[in-house]
Amino acid sequence: MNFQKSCWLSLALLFFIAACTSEPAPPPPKPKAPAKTVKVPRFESDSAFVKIEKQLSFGPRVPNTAAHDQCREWLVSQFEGFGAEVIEQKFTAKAYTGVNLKGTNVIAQYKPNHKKRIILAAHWDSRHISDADSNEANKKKGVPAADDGASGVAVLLEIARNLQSTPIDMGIDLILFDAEDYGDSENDNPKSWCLGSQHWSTNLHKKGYSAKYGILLDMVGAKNARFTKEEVSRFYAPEVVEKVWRLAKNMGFSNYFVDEESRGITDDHLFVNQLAKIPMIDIINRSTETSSGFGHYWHTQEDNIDVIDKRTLRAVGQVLLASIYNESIGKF
Ligand code: AHN
Ligand code: ZN
Repeated sequence: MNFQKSCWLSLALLFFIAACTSEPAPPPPKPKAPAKTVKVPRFESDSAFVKIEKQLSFGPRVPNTAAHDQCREWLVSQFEGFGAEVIEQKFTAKAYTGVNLKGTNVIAQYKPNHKKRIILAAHWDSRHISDADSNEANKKKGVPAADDGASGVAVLLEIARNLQSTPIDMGIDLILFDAEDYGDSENDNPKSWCLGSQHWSTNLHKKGYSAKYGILLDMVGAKNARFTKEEVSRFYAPEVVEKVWRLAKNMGFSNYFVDEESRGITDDHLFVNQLAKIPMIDIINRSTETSSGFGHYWHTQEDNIDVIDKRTLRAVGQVLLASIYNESIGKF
């Protein structure tokens, strides 16, 4: 082999080695992160039902009454027993009648420092008068409010119990608004309703507080309830409406979460949307029983335990649990 030949050979060898070494070894295949999953607990409607009975045992929870005080104390102790950090947001508000109402929004926080937060809300007060009752003697009585108050609260207390036993990687605020139902039914006066949510929306319980969205429950326990896609919810939080109703359908609950649009309602979510600017939907029973658009028992003495159906509580509670447990792993 002459000099030139061996020169070419060693050059070729050099190139070969360089080609071998300069090419970085392909990284070892990363083990794929297992797909995030979450086990949604079962919603216990028997337990929710008992929590409605307990609220009714105090009598109508009308602001400025002993029943209202006693129920508030019980609600706070329930949430604390379920491991929540509870804030009692006190306020006074002038009712349309001129009376000063002493109110308390009860806020049960889970993981209060978590950045990603969802609000679940309901009102815990009872209406001061049964003005839709056909019996004249009943009209001045406070409403027992099994459905219009206690049902939403009971579902949220059950959610609290589940958040303690099966924690999630997300912040949850369960907000019980006060003085929702002390409104003026004789005049078109939206601001006479929802005094607690109006107060909270302009005085958030923490400075800089925010949440991704909220879900309000109002009248979620009656037999054959029909939850329609309400207009205020669709306007301010259309994607939340669609997600909840789609989830409910996939879970087999489209008999309750019906695919139907309904007109807007003055409810706590209106003020949260407009004043706090947090998107919030309302899951509310739009019955076809009466011209009011609510059940036959609405704002009457008939709104008692007899109107409650555990199957409705189960549908709402299970859809809500699925919503938040899936949201916590980004799958909602
Ligand atoms: C009005 O009828 C104006 N608002 C209904 C809100 C409500 C009352 N929800 C429960 N009770
Ligand atoms: Zn009401």
